[in-house]
Amino acid sequence: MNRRTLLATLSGAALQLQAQKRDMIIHNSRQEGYEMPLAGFKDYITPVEHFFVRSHHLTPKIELDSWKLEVKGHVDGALTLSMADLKAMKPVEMVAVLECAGNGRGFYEPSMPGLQWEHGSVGNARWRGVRLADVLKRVGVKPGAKHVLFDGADVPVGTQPEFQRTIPIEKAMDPNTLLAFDMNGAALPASHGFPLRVIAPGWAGDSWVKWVTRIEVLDKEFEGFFMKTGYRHPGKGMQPGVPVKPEEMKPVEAIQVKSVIASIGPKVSGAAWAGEKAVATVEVSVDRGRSWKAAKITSPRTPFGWVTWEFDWQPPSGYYVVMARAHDTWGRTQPMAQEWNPSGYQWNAIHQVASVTAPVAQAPAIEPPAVYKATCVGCHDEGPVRKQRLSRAQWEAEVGKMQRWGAPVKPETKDELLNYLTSRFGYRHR
Ligand code: HEC
Ligand SMILES: Nc1nc2c(c(=O)[nH]1)N[C@H]1C(S)=C(S)[C@@H](COP(=O)(O)O)O[C@H]1N2
Ligand SMILES: [Mo]
Repeated sequence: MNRRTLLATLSGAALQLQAQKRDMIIHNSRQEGYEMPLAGFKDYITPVEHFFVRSHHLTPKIELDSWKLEVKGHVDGALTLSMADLKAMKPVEMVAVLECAGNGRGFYEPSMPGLQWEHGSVGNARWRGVRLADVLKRVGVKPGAKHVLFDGADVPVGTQPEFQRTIPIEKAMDPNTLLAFDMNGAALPASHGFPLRVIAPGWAGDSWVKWVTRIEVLDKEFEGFFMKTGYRHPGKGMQPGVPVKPEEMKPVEAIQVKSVIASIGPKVSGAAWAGEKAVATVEVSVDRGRSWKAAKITSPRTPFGWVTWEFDWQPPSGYYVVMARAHDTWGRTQPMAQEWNPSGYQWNAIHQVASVTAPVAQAPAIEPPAVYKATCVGCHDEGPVRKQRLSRAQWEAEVGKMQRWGAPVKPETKDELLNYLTSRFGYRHR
């Protein structure tokens, strides 16, 4: 792609982001979906240039002069705070892992719609800000408060519902839950929530709301799309194709115990984390899981950060498989095979790296019909469509969702559109 077409395709914010990021796997460049490459698991602190980005809407452009934070709802006295007000409060610094609930979705079989993340929608950063509890104490939370709502300055494209999220009052009052203004020693970059975001240590990224402008204390559950429909999990493995009752689904909260291999040579190395618990040990197996040996932890240990690890081993010539697994201080470890859930959340099966990878069969290129470009490119680029592997029924549901969000789907060309999507991005057994 030459520079002119690049300029024409990307929004200003995305351009600015591309300048800041390096070697990322690009899932979507409008609603930014950027994945860290595997080499990033060698770093104890993930630099901004490698830190993944997951935004449901476009990145807002915010001027600090006009920015303010409203804190209201089920409180004694609502307040409006400026950045100077927040910076006058007691600062707190913390290293913590931020992992998207959908990290690893691309490995689920059968596949489901959603960004097809592999390992890299996770990173470990040093956050600095104030305790959310200290801000809430200033407004005085009334008895009966149940949840705390965060609203960001980002606005949806089309009629997609707004990204607004709540956390239970207990998590909000936890001294480790922060409102952060710095990441790795500098102000939050635009894509990571400038000027203020939630840090919910041990919990999946959907609770880490970016660009916060409004905090509202609620005395009941919030009914918004991203709480009642998105980011819900049955809390156990499911049989694919068996419908789940909505009342069986709960919001995604704590992240799993997990380890990822960054590279094999000259040593086996990687990172491991455990959500609300700490990593106890990391082990490596080079005999397909028959025996396991402890890896050496090579980074500081903090309550919510990841650790990096190394294991001395010379690969033999020919075929080999290396596996790594973490154990946490609760005694939990990772499964050899992943149980399935409808949205593809919380993948934590043992990571395996083999020396010989079979070539993946490529679907033959099919010329896209005009109706495809006219209907499906605009709100976003082709990125989120290209990596899906969906059956016709799944595509029909997905196209229906896009239509409700404003895609101009016409009855007379819908079949042509579905034929293309299914033949080009259809379900394929891996
Ligand atoms: C009116 C705007 C709009 C149009 C037109 C549109 N989409 Fe989307 N699409 C969105 C939004 C908004 C998202 C969600 C972005 C996010 O949350 O990351 C999305 C996300 C997706 C995703 C990722 C999975 C998911 O559900 O979040 C797929 C796949 C997708 N769109 C396919 C399509 C196809 C196929 C078409 C053409 C029929 C289409 N889109 C047209 C707005 C649109
Ligand atoms: N306002 C707002 N906050 C948001 C999001 C969003 O789309 N809008 N995405 C959430 C999700 S799903 C994740 S995984 C994290 C990603 O944070 P990062 O982009 O800084 O890596 O931000 C969360 N906060
Ligand atoms: Mo996420």
